[in-house]
Amino acid sequence: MRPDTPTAPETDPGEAPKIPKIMIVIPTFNEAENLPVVYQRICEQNIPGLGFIIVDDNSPDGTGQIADDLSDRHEGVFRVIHRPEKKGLGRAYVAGFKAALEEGADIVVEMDADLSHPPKEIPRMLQALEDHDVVVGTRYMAGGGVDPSWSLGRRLLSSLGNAGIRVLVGIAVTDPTSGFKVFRRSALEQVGLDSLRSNGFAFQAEMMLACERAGLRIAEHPYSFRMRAAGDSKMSAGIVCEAIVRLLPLRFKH
Ligand SMILES: Nc1nc2c(ncn2[C@@H]2O[C@H](COP(=O)(O)OP(=O)(O)OP(=O)(O)O)[C@@H](O)[C@H]2O)c(=O)[nH]1
Ligand SMILES: [Mg+2]
Repeated sequence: MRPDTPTAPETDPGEAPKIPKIMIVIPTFNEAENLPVVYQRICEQNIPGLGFIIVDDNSPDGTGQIADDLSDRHEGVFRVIHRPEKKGLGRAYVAGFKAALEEGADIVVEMDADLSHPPKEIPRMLQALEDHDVVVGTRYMAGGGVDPSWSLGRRLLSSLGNAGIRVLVGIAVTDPTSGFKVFRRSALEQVGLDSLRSNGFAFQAEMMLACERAGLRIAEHPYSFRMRAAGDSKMSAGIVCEAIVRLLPLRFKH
């Protein structure tokens, strides 16, 4: 990202432009194998001004300890939030976003720990943020895609599910359940984080709707979704039910 980006904090004339502070927010539950790898891959992008917020829900596989070890080894780069029990992805993101704002982030990147969201896309998403408030990584536009190993059934379920959510909830972006996004600080301040109630993948759609209703300038950036590199998915029937119960009423709520 160019240091003279419009997202950079204001500087006095003659003073070198400040590099925007970019916080990557990653929720983790049992991501011991993935967390060090995703950290490494993000660092390989050589993005200046990076910090990390890890929100771990007392993962039984020791992810929280791994996050603490990374934090000790890279002083000043990590903030690890330890929560005593698994409270869901939505609550973890809200806690992580608030912490990023507290840390003075100018830009916040939302992504999963499981390498489904390719770190190599972050620099281009940051570039797109120069004239937008939010950039959403999307699987369902030219240049994007899903994992080649996905069966036809899973592809259909995912694309029809997303199309259904767009129509029923009234969301314009092509991938409303995408968990790969970049926000300006002002965007997170405007959406009203405390108003977001969903917890599973419904959280992504609720957040998207809040961004659209706040009139934010939203860009979509295509990316190829990959199956999680290691570990187990947290997807469950309860999360799907929650999406139906939470998302449908949102259409009528203002
Ligand atoms: N802190 C916290 N993180 C969570 C929780 N549930 C999921 N996560 C994290 O949120 C991210 C997304 O979860 P996944 O299990 O990958 O869910 P998914 O991407 O919808 O499902 P898959 O495509 O099957 O991987 C991962 O980094 C998880 O570790 C939770 O209850 N608490
Ligand atoms: Mg995943």
